[in-house]
Amino acid sequence: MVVENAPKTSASEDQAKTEANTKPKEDDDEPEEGEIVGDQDSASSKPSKGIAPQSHALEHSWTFWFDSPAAKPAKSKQEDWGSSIRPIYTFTTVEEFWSIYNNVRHPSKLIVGTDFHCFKYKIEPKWEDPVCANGGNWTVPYPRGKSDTFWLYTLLAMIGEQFDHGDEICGAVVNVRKSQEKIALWTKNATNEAAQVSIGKQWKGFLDYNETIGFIFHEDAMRLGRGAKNKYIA
Ligand code: MGP
Repeated sequence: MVVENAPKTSASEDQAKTEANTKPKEDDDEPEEGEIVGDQDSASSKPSKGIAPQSHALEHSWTFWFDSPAAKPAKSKQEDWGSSIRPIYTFTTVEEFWSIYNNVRHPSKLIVGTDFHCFKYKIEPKWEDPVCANGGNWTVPYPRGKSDTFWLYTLLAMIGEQFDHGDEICGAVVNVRKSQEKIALWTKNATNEAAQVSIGKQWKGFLDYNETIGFIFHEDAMRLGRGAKNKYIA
């Protein structure tokens, strides 16, 4: 299914039925990082009479996850890593995707240190997740404040099943850092070179990205940290 750029929508009633993990809105008006903002009432209101509710199921359900620098453990050891990542919302339809996407902050508006993930339902955005454990990731760096459009294109390509080897994909994450925003596309079977290279090349095409990108095995990242080398390039 091709998911196209859509105008802002209000959520369908189905939204309430998904496994939402939305943080309850607190009393103060200032939204927390990662909190869904916007008119919550209109999101749950019934569609007006005479207009048939439209709902287009995605091939997979997907979950947005969020890790705020404020919540990360102070001196993060590898064992502690990920203890503050929390699921924000699971979506199953195109309409739910847009209602969430249109109400969350995009990478340029997130504070430095934030990690924002979109992964297939039930896959945790961690090397340790059994589905990710033998996988790896491609990474595309952008200067700070410049990745919003490419984050959206990545999400649309994933949830719209635009990759020939879409079954290989676990999800994507944008890491907001001081000097850059990195988008990484995580896959399942790192040793399947043909599938990984196909994904890397297609992704570059969707992003219209012309520089060389590298693929790192999670196993190498876990063992060697920043010393992990690219196993494939695209
Ligand atoms: P990072 O945040 O993905 O990289 O990983 P970055 O942005 O270069 O580094 P930062 O210090 O600016 O945040 C940073 C470190 O987090 C890694 O070297 C690991 O120690 C740890 N880490 C990252 N990931 C994705 C994982 C993971 O999935 N599992 C575990 N255990 N540690 C991880």
